[in-house]
Amino acid sequence: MSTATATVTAPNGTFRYLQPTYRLDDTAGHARALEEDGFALIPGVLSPDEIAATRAAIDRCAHFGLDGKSPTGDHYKCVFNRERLFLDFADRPGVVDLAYAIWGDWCHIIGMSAWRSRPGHDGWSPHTDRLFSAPNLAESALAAPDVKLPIFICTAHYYLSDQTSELCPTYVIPGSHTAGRGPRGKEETEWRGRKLEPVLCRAGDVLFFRSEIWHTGSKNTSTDTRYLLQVHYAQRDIAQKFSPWPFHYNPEILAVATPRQQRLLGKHPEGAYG
Ligand SMILES: O=C(O)CCC(=O)C(=O)O
Repeated sequence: MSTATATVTAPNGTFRYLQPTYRLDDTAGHARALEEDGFALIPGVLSPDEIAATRAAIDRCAHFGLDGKSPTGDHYKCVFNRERLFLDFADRPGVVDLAYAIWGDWCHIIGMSAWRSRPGHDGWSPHTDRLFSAPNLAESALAAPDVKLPIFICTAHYYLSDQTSELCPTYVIPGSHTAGRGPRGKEETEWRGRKLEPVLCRAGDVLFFRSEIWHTGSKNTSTDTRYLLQVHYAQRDIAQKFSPWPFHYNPEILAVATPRQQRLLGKHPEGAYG
């Protein structure tokens, strides 16, 4: 069940979760939150040791393919193919349960990205990741209580740093997944009277959100580096975005992947189309 808003103590002071939070084992609550708010915030998924190990693994990543590099940030794609530590995020208990609650086993990951954002990094760019609403369907129709758009793509953000207002938190507009469109530019920061709001949380927390939610990264005005891991899940009929093309699965990763992990990587039973 949702804990509504909770007050927690962070190493650098006290802060409140601004959004409802859900226990890791409350899969039904997560699913309901995805319908109503477009996202579910799940505290305390990773232990401090796991956070440290994942940050160290990101520090070991080397750039190749479509990875991004700028003076203030690094972005590594398809990290599941580099280390088993990353692969295991594909079916992290409690989080993968939400993917299965949405799609059954008719799902897979379509990507897994790691980010390192140094002081000065500016990720402000309100957007949706992907919209699937039917063309010409009015916003009022999409927002009607008996209209439930199927969920096609979701992302799990594993925060590996405490997310203060200074350390470029993710911003979201609750409910905006029913807008039927995305923000029209950096300036459109409000929808139906709700403004983009920061998801302030702790290292080890997970934000699981639909691709249609209006969201953005933000500016790192702190002196720390922000670490983030993203796992992108989708209904199995959505193509995997594995790069660089032609994509080669790392044989060392395939050798250690469990049958469930192999399926999440794309090894599905035969079906229509293939
Ligand atoms: O950095 C963030 O919190 C947001 C990232 C994001 O919006 C994206 O990858 O689409």
